[in-house]
Amino acid sequence: MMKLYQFQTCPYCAYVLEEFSRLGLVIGKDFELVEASRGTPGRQEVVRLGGISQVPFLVDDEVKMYESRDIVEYVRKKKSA
Ligand SMILES: N[C@@H](CCC(=O)N[C@@H](CS)C(=O)NCC(=O)O)C(=O)O
Repeated sequence: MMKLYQFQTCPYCAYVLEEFSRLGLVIGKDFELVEASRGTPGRQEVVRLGGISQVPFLVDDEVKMYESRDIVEYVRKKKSA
């Protein structure tokens, strides 16, 4: 399942979540939310997997992606494929 690393007060994360919802994606069914505010194990995982301490961060098997707009575009394309 896709994992979206995020934290609640991050506006870029909120944008991604809003777009995911618009696309009909359901938490726990289509993707998993991982808490990744600073100092959390989730944030450590972001750095380990992607090399940068930034969210939102998406992991979909081999695909690892930062940048809210890129994430939304990737998932939109994946959904319509
Ligand atoms: N251009 C990026 C900006 C992402 C961004 O600025 N994220 C902030 C949180 S809202 C961040 O990770 N800052 C570093 C930090 O929280 O340590 C995007 O659109 O995803």
